[in-house]
Amino acid sequence: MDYAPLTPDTLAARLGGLPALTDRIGPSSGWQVAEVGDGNLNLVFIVTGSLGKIIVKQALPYIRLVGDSWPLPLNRAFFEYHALTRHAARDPGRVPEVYHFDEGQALIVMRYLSPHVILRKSVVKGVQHPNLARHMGVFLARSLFRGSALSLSGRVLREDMALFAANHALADISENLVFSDPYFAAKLNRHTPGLEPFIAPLRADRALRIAAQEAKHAFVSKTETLVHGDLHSGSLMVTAEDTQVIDPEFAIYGPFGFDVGMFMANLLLAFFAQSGHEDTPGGRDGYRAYLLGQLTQVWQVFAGEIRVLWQAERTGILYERSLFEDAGDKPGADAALVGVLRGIWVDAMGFCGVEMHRRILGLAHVEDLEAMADPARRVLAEARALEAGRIIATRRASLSLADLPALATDIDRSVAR
Ligand code: ADP
Ligand code: SR1
Ligand code: MG
Repeated sequence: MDYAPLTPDTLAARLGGLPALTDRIGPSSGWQVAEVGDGNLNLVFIVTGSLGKIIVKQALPYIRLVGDSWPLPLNRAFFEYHALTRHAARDPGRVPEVYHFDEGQALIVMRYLSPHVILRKSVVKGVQHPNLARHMGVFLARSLFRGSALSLSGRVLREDMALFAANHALADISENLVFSDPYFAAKLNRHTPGLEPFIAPLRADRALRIAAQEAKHAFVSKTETLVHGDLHSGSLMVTAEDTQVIDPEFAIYGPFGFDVGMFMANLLLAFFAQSGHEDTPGGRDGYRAYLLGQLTQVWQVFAGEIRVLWQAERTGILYERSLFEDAGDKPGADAALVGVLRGIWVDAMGFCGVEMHRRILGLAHVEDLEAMADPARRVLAEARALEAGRIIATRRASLSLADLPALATDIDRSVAR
């Protein structure tokens, strides 16, 4: 059958013969189907049977958020499937299990995550997830290290780069929406009314426009490893104990720092949005401290796990042991690692700054800020986040991890009060 989008009414008839579903949730005669997609791009169905629930995710031939005026290739489901299977192998247990993939129908059948909720919803409510930074630091290190030339042979790496190079339509979205559109009056941009006095000086800042293009340059040319490509708080599902990484359809070979910076940016956006979610001024100070603690911890865990992998799994084509440890120069390997981590950090800060900007000035915003009921408070929160992003991106070469919490706190207390 040619590709056709599923509907709650057609899903059972079309997928009811698949053992991948019936073995897990029971016969299709008893299925109930609900479409629950709240992302920007795809259809997501929860299918409930007599034995349980399952997720069916299907790509549409256009961007759901915008409509059929913006066509998008169906093959993004192919890249999501391949990224999910690589993530499952590289950091077992951190992504939903895939039960079935149909390339022609651009659909993936996967584990229904429950009682997980989308991290962004949880952050708006002020719920703490003490394992978040630890899980994400390890996931980032393992997925990025094990997908890179530090781990893989040249042949495996280049064949995989060739496969994911075809995901250029999704890369194109990021190249425009993340790195360029926020810095001029692009057609699909939108912003909170009242924010104009803060936007004009931001766009006039030449150093910032150069920093954003340097970040884009890194994104386009540093094909270092397989990145998730869209690692914001809407791509994580959490419980009190667990963290699951979903939705890697933007996967492409890119810089180590991309996923790291994007995740950190989303913690900072959540931080600056807290004034919109507290009953009394300062009522969310404990939650602010938690978010900044997670921000620091994710990098520390990431760097620590990279160190472990550097010692134990450096089997790829870069920094060969024959040049260092095997030649009696362990300190040389240690020094090389310091340089590698430093490069990732500087890149990550560039990506962090632009991600903060595009979620306020571009097409795709975040609920953390959108859900702020008081428009005046929202403008202030967004102005602060814009300023923090500007400093992070333009001063990325001199900023240290220890600087970030103080920077965020100072700006949160000072800008435009
Ligand atoms: P999109 O690609 O359109 O952004 P997502 O993969 O982010 O779609 O999924 C949209 C929504 O569907 C998520 O916000 C979440 O609520 C739900 N969802 C997606 N995958 C799962 C899953 N494996 N288990 C439970 N819910 C899921
Ligand atoms: C047009 S797609 C907008 C955004 O949604 C996705 O989740 C990515 O973040 C993309 O930039
Ligand atoms: Mg999504």
